[in-house]
Amino acid sequence: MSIIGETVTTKSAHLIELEKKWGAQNYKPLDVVLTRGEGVWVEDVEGNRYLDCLSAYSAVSQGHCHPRILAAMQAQAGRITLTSRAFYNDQLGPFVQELCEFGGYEKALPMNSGAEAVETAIKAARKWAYTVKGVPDDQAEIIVCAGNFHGRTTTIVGFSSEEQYRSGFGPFTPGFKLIPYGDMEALAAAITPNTAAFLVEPIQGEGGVVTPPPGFLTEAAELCRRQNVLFIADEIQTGLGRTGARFACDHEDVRPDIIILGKALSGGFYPVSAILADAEIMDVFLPGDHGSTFGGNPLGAVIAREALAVLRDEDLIGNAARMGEYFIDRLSDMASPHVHEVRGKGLLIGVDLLPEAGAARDYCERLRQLGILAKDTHKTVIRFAPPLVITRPDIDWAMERIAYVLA
Ligand code: IF1
Repeated sequence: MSIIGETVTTKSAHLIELEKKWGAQNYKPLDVVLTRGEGVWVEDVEGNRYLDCLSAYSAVSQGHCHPRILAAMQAQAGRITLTSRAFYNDQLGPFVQELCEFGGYEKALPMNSGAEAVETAIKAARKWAYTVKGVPDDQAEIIVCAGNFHGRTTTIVGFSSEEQYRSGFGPFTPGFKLIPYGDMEALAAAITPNTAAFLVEPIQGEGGVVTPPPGFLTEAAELCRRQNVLFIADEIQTGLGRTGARFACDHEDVRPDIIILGKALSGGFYPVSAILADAEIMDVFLPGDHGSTFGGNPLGAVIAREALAVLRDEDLIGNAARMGEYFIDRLSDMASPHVHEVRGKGLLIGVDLLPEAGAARDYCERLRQLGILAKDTHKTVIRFAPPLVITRPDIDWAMERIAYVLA
């Protein structure tokens, strides 16, 4: 087992210095400078190879630089990349049709980043509350969960429970209520006649790969239906096969009123996000109500169409279920004195360390030296979320090194 020494040699150091000198310091990356990626493998400027267990936070589910998506992108990039929505283009219609058929919804609204799609869902829920449910103007309430992560806009961080995401960015948008994640009584108590929606991640990624109590999603969706409250699932990270199902909600046969997608919708090639809903909700948007310069552009549409086709043709949902079970079983069998709990579903996995085990970031640093890139979250959790194309031999290769670090 080779140990990758300090990668911070002249080439890496120079590139890190450039970023530190000229770039805003809004991240603290591990000291690895990546230059190539293929499948589950990435390479740094020193030529060291790593197994990517972050997948850019589940955006590269189809594997780095998937050849089919690359070819589709290259072909379209030479035809037309952006028309604005002032005109039609020949890729958006087929894209929204295929996305709706994949998701089982009547309508799709395409955006770019995940946060923009979350903002779109918030606007849809509010306008639906005023024009369909009859909530008095500007009184709409949306219930969210503590430990949520839905993006970084000021409206979204305004309802975050994470102090660092909020500090220094107020004042915030009113109309949001926080309840404990997975707490049915708190949800029932928080609903008022002015409640427009309940916005929830089926599994909280950033919250530390936290799964709700079994049946919570079903009960919550049922309660929302009874109370005429929209059930909105943020599947930007958990969707598109990540948890071993089409959507994480599929594990409980829950069909959200609005589902929010992003990240792997483009296989990591381009920002493409969207919300899916039936006409009764989506038709609240009238021409001119909402949009964005790049939303629904033909290049993103082609990329997303191919990313969905790869997901289907390579049965990445099935592979994520099988490889996720294997990954979680191998981790669970590892009798490590530092591990409190192994959590997750499919290939969205969190190893929660005991408080006395030290910071998860230190384990990620040691894993990096052994050729595995993983990200810590919430200080004690090591997140493993490799591309869904991962194979059993890849996992065996990783397990040897993970066992060494966790021993
Ligand atoms: C960062 C976290 C993950 C998301 C869910 C919406 C968005 C995200 C469930 C917004 C984005 C990214 C953002 C990135 C780190 C990463 C992240 F740690 F921040 F929380 F994945 F867990 N809903 N998550 O996970 O999508 O606007 O970024 O396209 O901001 O540091 P976006």
